[in-house]
Amino acid sequence: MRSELDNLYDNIIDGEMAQAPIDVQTALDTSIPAGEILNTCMIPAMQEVGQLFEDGEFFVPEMLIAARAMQAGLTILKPHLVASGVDPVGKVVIGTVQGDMHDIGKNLVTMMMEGAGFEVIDLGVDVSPQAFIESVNENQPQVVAMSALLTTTMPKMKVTIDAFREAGVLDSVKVLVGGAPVTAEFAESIGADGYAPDAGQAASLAKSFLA
Ligand code: B1M
Repeated sequence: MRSELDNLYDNIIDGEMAQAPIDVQTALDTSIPAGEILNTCMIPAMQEVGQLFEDGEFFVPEMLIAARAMQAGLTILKPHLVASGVDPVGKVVIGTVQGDMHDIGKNLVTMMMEGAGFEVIDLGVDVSPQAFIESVNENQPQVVAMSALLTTTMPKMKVTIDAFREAGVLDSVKVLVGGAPVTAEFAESIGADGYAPDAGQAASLAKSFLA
């Protein structure tokens, strides 16, 4: 990571919600590309937060305020990550699965999908299988995207896919899954149509489903 991004890195970890957006703007003003700011600084800062939590140096409140600083920084980055003025190429229903409150990765996937020209219906976090089904029936998307950050909530992806099958909507959508603990093997084992390791690849994969 370039030294110009040191302050942003530290301020995300320290949960400095007012300062993080200023640091992002400063980095953009010095012509550091948005993708580089995100991938070399902001995402690694959240990984460090996770490490500090694992090491017992951070607790849930510290994780929470770091997440808020991250989200505040992302609002500045968003227009630079997302191309605008593109006609919708298709619809995606997205959500973090039931029992899971993590939404930063999902929000990034939403941004990149919007940047790829999708209309994205974001159901938020803790989304039940029934809520996904209702949204599919209402919005008729081509793609359903599910995020999970906890090993304990990953199985909800299978529960949701099984519920889609029972409700007769599985054949009408492609199901895309992702999130830190999710793997391609897991995705295949639960009958998902695809897995992406990051937000950019999630958007590319969703586009490939339309072809
Ligand atoms: Co939580 N948390 N957390 N947490 N948290 C993790 C996930 C953890 C790994 C930390 C750790 O121990 N190292 C750990 C999970 C361990 C496990 O399951 N094995 C953990 C835990 C244990 C918990 C609690 C249980 C803690 C507790 O209460 N004791 C609790 C659970 C609450 C719940 O959900 N029911 C909890 C709570 C929280 C906060 C609410 C405080 C906060 C979330 C706030 C928020 O999201 N608004 C939080 C945070 C911030 C984290 C860490 C530190 C950071 C997550 C993050 O935003 N990363 C996280 C540690 C870590 O990830 N290393 C941790 C940045 C983000 C950009 O990455 O979401 O992975 P990520 O997204 C990536 C890819 O995964 C991918 O794209 C993104 C990159 O482009 N991706 C997709 C994501 N979704 C995708 C979907 C796709 C495709 C790609 O297709 C659909």
